[in-house]
Amino acid sequence: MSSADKNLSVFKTEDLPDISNKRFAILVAEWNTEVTEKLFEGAYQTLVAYGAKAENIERGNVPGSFELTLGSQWFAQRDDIDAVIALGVVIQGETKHNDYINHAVSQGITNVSLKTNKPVIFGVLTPNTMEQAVDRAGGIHGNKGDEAAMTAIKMLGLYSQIAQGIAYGKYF
Ligand code: DLZ
Repeated sequence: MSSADKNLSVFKTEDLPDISNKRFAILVAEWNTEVTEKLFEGAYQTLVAYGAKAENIERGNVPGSFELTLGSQWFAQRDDIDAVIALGVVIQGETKHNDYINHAVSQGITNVSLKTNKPVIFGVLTPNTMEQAVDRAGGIHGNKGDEAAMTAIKMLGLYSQIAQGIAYGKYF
């Protein structure tokens, strides 16, 4: 399925882990804030809908998507944070700036995730137009924030299965 056809708010929800005692951090970029606030709402509501406690969800704002990497690291380094969700919108087009930002953030977040051994989720929309962004922030293509939150939940579940040695259980 191409990303244009995918609804970001539709996902498989079998075998999700208990996240009632997991702690999450959501970072929100302030560029294109009308869209990033919708991403935040989606991520927050999805975490709560699947069992996270409101008091276990923290939020941090960063000026732009470029700063998501360092903000993520500050959260992920904390022992009491289990997963970080980084949300931003970088509209492609007018300048080459977006290439630098997108590359730096995707690489940076990957590095933070590997360094801290925690899920640090790339919830950054990189559309060509603002309309495409709106379509993916609670519009006709669902909400990237929902998808980012579900990805964090699933990665915590996978980690738990692997740590317990039961990741193979249901496939063989
Ligand atoms: C500078 C910039 C530009 C041109 N575009 C975006 C954007 O579309 N989305 C976004 O989140 N941030 C943008 N920024 C700001 C950078 O991410 C960063 O905050 C500044 O370059 C300061 O380091």
